[in-house]
Amino acid sequence: MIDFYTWTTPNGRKVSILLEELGIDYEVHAINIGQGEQKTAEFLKIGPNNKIPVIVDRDNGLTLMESGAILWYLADKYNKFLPEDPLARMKVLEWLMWQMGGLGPMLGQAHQYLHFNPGKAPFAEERFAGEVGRLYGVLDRQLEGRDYIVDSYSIADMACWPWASRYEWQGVNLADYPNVRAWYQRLLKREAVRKGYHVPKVMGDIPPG
Ligand SMILES: N[C@@H](CCC(=O)N[C@@H](CS)C(=O)NCC(=O)O)C(=O)O
Repeated sequence: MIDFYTWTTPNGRKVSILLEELGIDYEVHAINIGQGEQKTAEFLKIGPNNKIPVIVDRDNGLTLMESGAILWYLADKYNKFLPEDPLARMKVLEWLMWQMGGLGPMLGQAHQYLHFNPGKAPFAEERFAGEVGRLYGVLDRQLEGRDYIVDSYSIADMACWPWASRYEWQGVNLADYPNVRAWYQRLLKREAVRKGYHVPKVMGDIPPG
């Protein structure tokens, strides 16, 4: 049984989508980051970076922060969505690292400057809008001729998809990235993706792409 501490954000949704795909028992603990619940002394004991998501594995007492590490751990534990073959495995981890080090941080900054605070910092808006376009272009090229980021459906897809689901906040028209759009809508057909999106609660409809 996994205790899952989360909120309705892309980093949280990566993990809820994987938990739903795995079909395992998990207990959700909503941490309302808008109300600062990630900053309490109690949360700090399991989440030393004061950010969601965090899991606690009741089977062995492991506490884990950082969504990429959580995806990797759960995929390994249940032997799904991360290939055993060393080369295929590295390709999935390569794209997981790309999401963790590039797509997530850049799109997160784009949300701050383009969506929440437009007009306050023109250079930052230009910089992050440029990065958004560049990164969607990278993903679009990777998806050329593929249904999933690395051949078969994996934690790399689950890591990237919730960030793409905020395309409106990023000023992105998915029609400009046809491979990304097709992939986005392909994943949206999966029940686990739709269920995972609405954890820990429903916050509006899922953007259709
Ligand atoms: N690199 C971390 C980033 C986690 C993160 O940024 N979480 C956000 C929500 S998506 C958060 O908890 N923000 C609250 C805050 O910054 O105080 C991960 O991938 O888990």
